[in-house]
Amino acid sequence: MEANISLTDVIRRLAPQINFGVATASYQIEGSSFGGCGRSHWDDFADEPGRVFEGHNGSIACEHYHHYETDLNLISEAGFDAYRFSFSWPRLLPETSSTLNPDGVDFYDRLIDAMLERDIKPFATLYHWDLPQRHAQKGGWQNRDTAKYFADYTDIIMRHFGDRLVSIAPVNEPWCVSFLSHYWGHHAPGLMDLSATAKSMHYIQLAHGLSINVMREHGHSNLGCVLNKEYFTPIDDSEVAQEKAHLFDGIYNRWFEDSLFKGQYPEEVLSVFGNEMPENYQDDMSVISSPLDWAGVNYYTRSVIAPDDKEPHFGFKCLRGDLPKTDMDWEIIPEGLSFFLRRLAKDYCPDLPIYITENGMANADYLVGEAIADTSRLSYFESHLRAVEEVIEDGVPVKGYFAWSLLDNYEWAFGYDKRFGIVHVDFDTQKRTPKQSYYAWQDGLRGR
Ligand code: GCO
Repeated sequence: MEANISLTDVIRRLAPQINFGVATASYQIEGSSFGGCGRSHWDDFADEPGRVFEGHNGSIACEHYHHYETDLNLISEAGFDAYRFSFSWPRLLPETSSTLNPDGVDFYDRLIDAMLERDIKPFATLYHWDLPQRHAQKGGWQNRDTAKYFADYTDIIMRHFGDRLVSIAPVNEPWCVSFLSHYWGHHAPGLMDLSATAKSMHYIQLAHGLSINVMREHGHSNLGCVLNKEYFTPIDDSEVAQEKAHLFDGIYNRWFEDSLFKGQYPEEVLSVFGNEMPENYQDDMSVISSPLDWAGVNYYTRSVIAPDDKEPHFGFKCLRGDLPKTDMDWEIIPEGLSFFLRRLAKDYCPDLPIYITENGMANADYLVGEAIADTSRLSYFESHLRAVEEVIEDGVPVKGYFAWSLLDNYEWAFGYDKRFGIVHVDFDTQKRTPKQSYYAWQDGLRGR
């Protein structure tokens, strides 16, 4: 199939300078009903009426547990040199925090070895949201103990797999784990509670820091963070709109980079949390800001921020503007990606390599015969890669880019209704069909 020339060109220009990969996550693709995997809070959340589109869950997903070799072949045949995947905590430790599931260990052994055989670099994430049910029942990320259990789980991973992992990040998107899940209630555990939000926003950062320290003790030297960034535009020039946009940036973005790289939280957010913050949280800031080897950015879209007197704590609402949108109704704005890459390099970690650990779009893709012409996705990748190219020219040390995602998969509260893959999945038959965007990547990466 003929691929889009301009996407192929920009991939070709960047390919000698950076790693290119694809990203996925355990609960979204593996199938949690296979291989003795335990229940996570996402299984419970999906069972609650009204939480997830048509009650979909990850029990089968892309059945990657059985089809991982096919999927790794797709990665290597496209020419990607890295694969960002996540370990499932309940798959490795389904019953207790110390009794390993031998089938889970065996699965990740085979998966990692199969990557290495294909010359694909394993970039691992330790937590991409599948919290074991037993921890969720004890308060999940509102409970300080969960951070400690996460450190113990990190130690187990390091013992079994650490020496084969090229790069590791403890937590995927701490904003989603905390604010999105405990204040807006969109993800498991589905709370809308200021106190739970303040606690989870701190304990997820503590979990990151404790996990980094465990991995350092094991001698690993390529450790980072994966932060999701959302660009923000005040609805108008008024002072109050500017101030609310700044507050949104504080909660969504700076909370995480300020704590990781400066050992502090933004004042304007702390003042909303008031005494809901865990007691003596300041004592944890040095652990949270333990040195890292790289920084990762997941980027998709922006919000337009408008003051809202009815919002009880933060006083704003997030709107969509009039830019072209993806099937998630997310506005397409590559300038936001350049903004965050430049800000990280300038204000936070001038000496660290930066990775775009996720970028991509949902599209209402459909098969015509055996082909899928996902032309909007081609343009999305192209415009965002051009943004990457531009900041590299200005000296921002971007070292890698991961497309989200290899496969259409379980898009959390949207179930299987939203398709982010460069490879189409028929969820009835598990047939994989590469889309036009897959072939454009393959063309761009050819001959590497
Ligand atoms: C995230 C997660 C992915 C999502 C993707 C699209 O960034 O939210 O890492 O699991 O599927 O972002 O929403």
